[in-house]
Amino acid sequence: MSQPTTSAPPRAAAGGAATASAAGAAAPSYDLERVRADFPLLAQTIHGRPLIYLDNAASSQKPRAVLEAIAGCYRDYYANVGRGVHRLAQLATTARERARETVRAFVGAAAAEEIVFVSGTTEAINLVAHSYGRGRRTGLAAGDEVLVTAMEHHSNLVPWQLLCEERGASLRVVPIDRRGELDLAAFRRLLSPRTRIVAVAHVSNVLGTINPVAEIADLVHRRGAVLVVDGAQAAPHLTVDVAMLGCDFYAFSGHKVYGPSGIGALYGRAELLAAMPPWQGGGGMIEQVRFEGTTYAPPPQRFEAGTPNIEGAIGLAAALDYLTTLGLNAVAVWEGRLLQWAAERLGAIPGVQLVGSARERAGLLSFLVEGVHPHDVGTVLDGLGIAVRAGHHCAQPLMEVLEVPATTRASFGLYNTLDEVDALAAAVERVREVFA
Ligand code: C6P
Repeated sequence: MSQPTTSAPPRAAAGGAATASAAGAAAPSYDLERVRADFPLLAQTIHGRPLIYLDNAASSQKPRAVLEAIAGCYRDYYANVGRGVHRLAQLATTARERARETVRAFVGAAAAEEIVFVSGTTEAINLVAHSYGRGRRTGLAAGDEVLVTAMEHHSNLVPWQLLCEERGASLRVVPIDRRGELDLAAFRRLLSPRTRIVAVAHVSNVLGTINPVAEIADLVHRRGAVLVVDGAQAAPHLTVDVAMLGCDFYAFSGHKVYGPSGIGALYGRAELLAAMPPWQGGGGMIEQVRFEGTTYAPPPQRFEAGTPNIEGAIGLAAALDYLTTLGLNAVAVWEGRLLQWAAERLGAIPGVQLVGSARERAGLLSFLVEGVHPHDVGTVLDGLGIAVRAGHHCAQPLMEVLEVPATTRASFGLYNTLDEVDALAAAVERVREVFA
């Protein structure tokens, strides 16, 4: 299949599309200057030019609130958690459990026990594949099927391949259409009585497509399977409500939601987590250990062996508080406007092809410049102070479907400006001149 092309500007994510012209200042309720002032790193220059950071889908920058929360933990109340009776240990444990409650509220889970701290989306999905996928009560058998989509990141693909290989199960792939949307008719056909697990990105990290998770959940549950949602690219842009989405598992990473790296969260439905065995053994995940055998702590501790990323959880909570205070709807409206403006500006440049034209999109824009390899595009943009990502974006099978080796990707965050989008468009025009 050749790459999906953009014929119309994308619609904004949750929160509604920007209806007015994309040019102009942010809505009065959204104080962009103040937001930018919260992120110290943005003030720097790169190669003598003001930094324009458009690689937010890889990792976003951190507001002062997050930096201070991490520093405060180390400075004022750091100790190991869940073990000590002393004052500092209690303070650190309480702060981490408060962070768990913040994550619970952020994703709309019913109970904090449904939130497992992990190192990120990759670990969250591996946890489900190992524990649910190989569990005595829940695990896959020969002949079972796992359904993924053609737009998955390697993190939501390789763990399922490993599981299928080990268990004699089959991996099925839902195709996408020319817009870069899931082919739901094919999805329905591929769901079978043998389907046990369906794993889907909420938002594609290459196409920006927002997948209809609630609709998918309904189909999956009618077949008696479970739905694992990779929320890595959704959590920074959309209001996530696992109850409304109806998913069984939801994974996201801290470093993409303006929080620290090395921390993330897995939401798992309580009765599923309760039925799942540990996937790693060690301190903190046990009830009673004897040489003859061990009994395990209930979730979420059952899945959190060893000393955790304490300051990471606290930093993550600070990031989620920051996002919530700004308001995810306001953020989505602003980012929708950036995306729409970027699609209009880049789409108008001769020789530039936008990749993906899903009707519901969030956060990012992939594109190709005729006759120029994406790595060269990225290098020229870097020389102009603009950070984008160029490559296969850890989605090699999708690149094969699109019949391209790579794309250049501009991904937006809550602090980007329309002027930065204009600078990106001017820089891409410059790329065309350099390689003419
Ligand atoms: N995508 C990107 O530039 P980790 O590395 O575990 O925090 O997230 C993995 C991951 C999983 N799913 C999706 C949809 C993702 O986009 C990512 C990370 C980055 O697109 C780095 S490859």
